[in-house]
Amino acid sequence: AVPVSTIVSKSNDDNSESNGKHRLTDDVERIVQEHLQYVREDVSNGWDLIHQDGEMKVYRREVEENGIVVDPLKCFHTIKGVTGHEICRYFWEFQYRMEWETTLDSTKIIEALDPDTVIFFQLHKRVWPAAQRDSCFWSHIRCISHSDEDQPTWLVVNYTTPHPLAPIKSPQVRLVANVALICETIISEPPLDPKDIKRENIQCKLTYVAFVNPGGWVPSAALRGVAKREYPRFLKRFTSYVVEQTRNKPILF
Ligand code: H15
Repeated sequence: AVPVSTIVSKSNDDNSESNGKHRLTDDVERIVQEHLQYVREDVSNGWDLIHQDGEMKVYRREVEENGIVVDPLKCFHTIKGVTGHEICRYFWEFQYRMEWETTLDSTKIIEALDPDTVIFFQLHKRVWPAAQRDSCFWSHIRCISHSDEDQPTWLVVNYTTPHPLAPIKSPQVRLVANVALICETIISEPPLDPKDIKRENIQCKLTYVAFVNPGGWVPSAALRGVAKREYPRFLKRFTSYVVEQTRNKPILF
């Protein structure tokens, strides 16, 4: 399989112009900046802790729009032995997705906008008692460096967008999502030579936020039950998967 990171949009289509911009550049920038602001807001007011397991904490705020549950979710976790880049890379790359995702029937890339931004079309597993859902979203990976000394912040944003190759076909309902995974790497007792850093000296501080609108009515209690069960399950399974995959590999900073 060709890694997604090697897919580069061609210059003779409307994705890339000479300035490296594409039709969604401004949207991506706006949503990334919103997440960088939002990640700083704390969860002391109005958020309920719905799950805790060791370092993992999952919070949600109960919100309904026109009777539809759209509860915002905010999760924190700390994972030993991996970097923020590794966590974000495995989350973003298409080739690993079906190995850790348990809530999907299928995933595919329908367009590559630039080397860091692709559009996914996914079919979600049907959740009783709701109709099946699909999703179409741009997915962007980015590294934000603060200074030469500090470790950079890595993030991935998934944001719903329409696409001519992904028309909504009834009875399927489309999920509307705005999701971000934001990671920092902490190095304890850094050796003088960065080449001597070992996995035992690193950990990743992860924040995952999700705004998902089910796109149509689902019984509130059922949806909240599914979310309460599935988000912690995802965090546990996905982060363990990255730890396993990277254990004997060189550290990707
Ligand atoms: O973030 C996760 N997965 C990524 C990669 O597959 C996709 C996700 C996304 C979801 C919906 C639309 C667009 C993008 O970012 C991990 C997701 C964990 C799933 C937790 C279960 C959610 C339960 C609520 C869904 C409503 C179902 C309606 C019946």
